[in-house]
Amino acid sequence: MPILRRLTALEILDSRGRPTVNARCELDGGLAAEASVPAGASTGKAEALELRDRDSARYRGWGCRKAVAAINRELNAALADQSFAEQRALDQRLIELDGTPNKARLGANALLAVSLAFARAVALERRVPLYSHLAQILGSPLATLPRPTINLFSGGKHAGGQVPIQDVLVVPAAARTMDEALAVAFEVYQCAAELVLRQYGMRALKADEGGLAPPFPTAEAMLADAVAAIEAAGLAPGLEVALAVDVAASHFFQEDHYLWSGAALARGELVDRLEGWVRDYPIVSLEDGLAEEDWADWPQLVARLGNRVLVVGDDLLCTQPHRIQRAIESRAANALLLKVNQVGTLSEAATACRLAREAGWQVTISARSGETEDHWLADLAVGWRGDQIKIGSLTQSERLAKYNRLLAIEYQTQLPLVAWPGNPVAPN
Ligand code: 2PG
Ligand code: MG
Repeated sequence: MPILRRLTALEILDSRGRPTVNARCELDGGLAAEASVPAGASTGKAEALELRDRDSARYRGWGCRKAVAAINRELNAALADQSFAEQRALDQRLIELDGTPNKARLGANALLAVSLAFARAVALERRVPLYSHLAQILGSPLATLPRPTINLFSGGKHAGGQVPIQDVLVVPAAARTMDEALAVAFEVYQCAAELVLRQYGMRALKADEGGLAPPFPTAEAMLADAVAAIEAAGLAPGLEVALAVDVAASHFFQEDHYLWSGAALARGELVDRLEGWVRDYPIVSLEDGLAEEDWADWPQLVARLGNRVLVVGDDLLCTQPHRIQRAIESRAANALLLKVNQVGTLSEAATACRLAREAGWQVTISARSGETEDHWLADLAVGWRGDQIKIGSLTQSERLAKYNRLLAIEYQTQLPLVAWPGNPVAPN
């Protein structure tokens, strides 16, 4: 049974240059592992709380010294020399020690860093790769690699807000291996960068996740440009490469309407617009098509579009099991965007994943817009048999670390890429 000997933590910087938390977990016997946590920009209201120092004189309040101190002092004092038979036992203890419903006292950033570092240390002790250990934690065997959905264009909170929607991603739908999927996405991205130079007269300005962010006049122009880039790459839109859209509608929702490029859009009108997009563009996945508190309208989205696209809940669900349960019961989504830091421990995220699977939903394992060079997300997506993985563009080391880890896992395991459109699994 693993015995935790010591926890230490450090404040490090993420891909936006903002502080985040890195924890180190040492086990009895001397094996030790580290993990770093990411941070979102378009965060959901129901997310577990990321503890920030709020000292405006330092990193404009984004400092994580309090979360780091929580690990170095309180968590280390409470957990050192304790044995934990399994991940769930440690995570349960973390939740109890925090004692709040949303991890506001010690911080989800502190708790998750410890939860992940412990999982990595135990994987080392058991001499298994992290993805295998994570598969054991979830309780289902390894079977496939997730299909990457790769950021092409950004707006909303990930760019200058030039269009209301947040991200347009490419889905290499026909690719049979990870290696092939990334090569296809690279070609489309290069063609998109050339299109941006030609059409908008500007070099590639990159948003938080590496997406191109020219001044699209409308969201429809953004989608049409994505299709043009796929065609310029010599690929068939919808057959070889499809589109996934993160509408991130919570971030332009105001009381009872959506603020769409300066105009008010009634709830039903947004659904009509999304339906038009699914008709006119090769969209296979629509994330946060409606706002996180717009529970009444989500079932309409599923009823009208759910047989043609993934209706993915991100802010809607915040990887919180009780929200997922509500969405299953009310048929408000058919896919989960799983972000471990939205809930704060590995075990709770595993519960979220299991719930979604049992309901027959698809699961997209997602990075955050603020990331580090840590690549545990790739192991998680393989270990938990994600149908998709969303990391960002094929740019910037914090994204590439994870793509490179996926390539290494593909090489080591020779697992097939999950069949499109996802589970049930059939090797290609
Ligand atoms: C999202 C994520 C990742 P953020 O909305 O899906 O793209 O963004 O990390 O800013 O919440
Ligand atoms: Mg999202």
